[in-house]
Amino acid sequence: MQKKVTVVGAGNVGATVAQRVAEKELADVVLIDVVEGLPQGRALDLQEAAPIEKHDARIIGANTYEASEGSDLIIITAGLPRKPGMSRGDLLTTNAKIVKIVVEQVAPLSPHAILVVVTNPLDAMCHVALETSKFPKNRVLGMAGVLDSARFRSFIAAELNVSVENTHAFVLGGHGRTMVPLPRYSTVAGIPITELMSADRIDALVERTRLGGAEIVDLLKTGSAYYAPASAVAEMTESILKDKKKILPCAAYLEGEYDIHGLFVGVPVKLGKEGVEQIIEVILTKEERSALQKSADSVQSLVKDLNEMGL
Ligand code: TXD
Repeated sequence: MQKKVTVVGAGNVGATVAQRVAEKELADVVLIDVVEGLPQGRALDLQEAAPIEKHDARIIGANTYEASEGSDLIIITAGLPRKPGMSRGDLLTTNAKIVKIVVEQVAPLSPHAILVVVTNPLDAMCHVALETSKFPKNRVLGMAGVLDSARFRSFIAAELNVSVENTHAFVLGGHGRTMVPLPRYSTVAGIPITELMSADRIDALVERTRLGGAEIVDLLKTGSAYYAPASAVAEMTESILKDKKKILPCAAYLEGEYDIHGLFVGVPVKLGKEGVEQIIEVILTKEERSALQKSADSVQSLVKDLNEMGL
């Protein structure tokens, strides 16, 4: 492969991203983790599947960063999931430290790379990555909206008994309960879902989308979602590496767009070889605007906590 992708964190999301990227022949993959043997084992296992899956991507695993040198794209999934008894603040501190250490090591070796953050709390971790890497804002972004809108799309398709391929969904805001799915801009074959479903059913699907992550955690009990998150990362990877310029909802650094200043918030962006090539602004109603502002406020409060901790 001509392109190189480094995935930091060889856990559930990281390993599945490596699989998707390799199987789509988007790039060679370097998988990095602190746990000895884990990235090497998962990389070897994935490599041994290559003859059957018919791809020629090379996948290597490592506990250090040398092999990541010259990556085109770096995906950060390293971090801890929230454990029982752990507050949101504990998770914020722990993962911020991890993301900082990771970016300090990985960014200097690939100074032209694009950084895609996956670790939670997503929007706040994007800030850590931007500040630590000192990369321009177009080359640091976060994955959340593609996943949230895929969840919304899958619920819409099931509700109307139509192909998922006919669906399009629009989700703005931070990742988490305050996300703002926009039914007006969510369509089936170009028809807004507001013309296809009752307001009650739309509200139910919107609520299920908001709680989509928790629904999976409640079922799995020992971890969180990773198949759909990995698919979302792979779609972003493809748009960047193939310079497809897809419009996808991503956490991007806003400087005045949507009246939000100096914050990572989920908005539709044009994704190409330069990373975030354009932020698309759509006209929002008063209610949508205030929901987005509420979502941005919750990101802001996490960033404030980080700043107070000196992270
Ligand atoms: O929509 C989204 N953005 C998300 C976010 C969707 C799904 C998962 N989301 C978050 O991604 C989740 O809350 C976690 O913060 C990350 C990774 O989730 P995953 O399910 O993959 O967690 P795992 O399986 O615990 O894997 C994390 C790995 C694990 O192997 C650790 O050993 C490793 O991260 N880790 C590190 N790797 C490298 N360097 C350091 N310092 C490090 N610390 C931990």
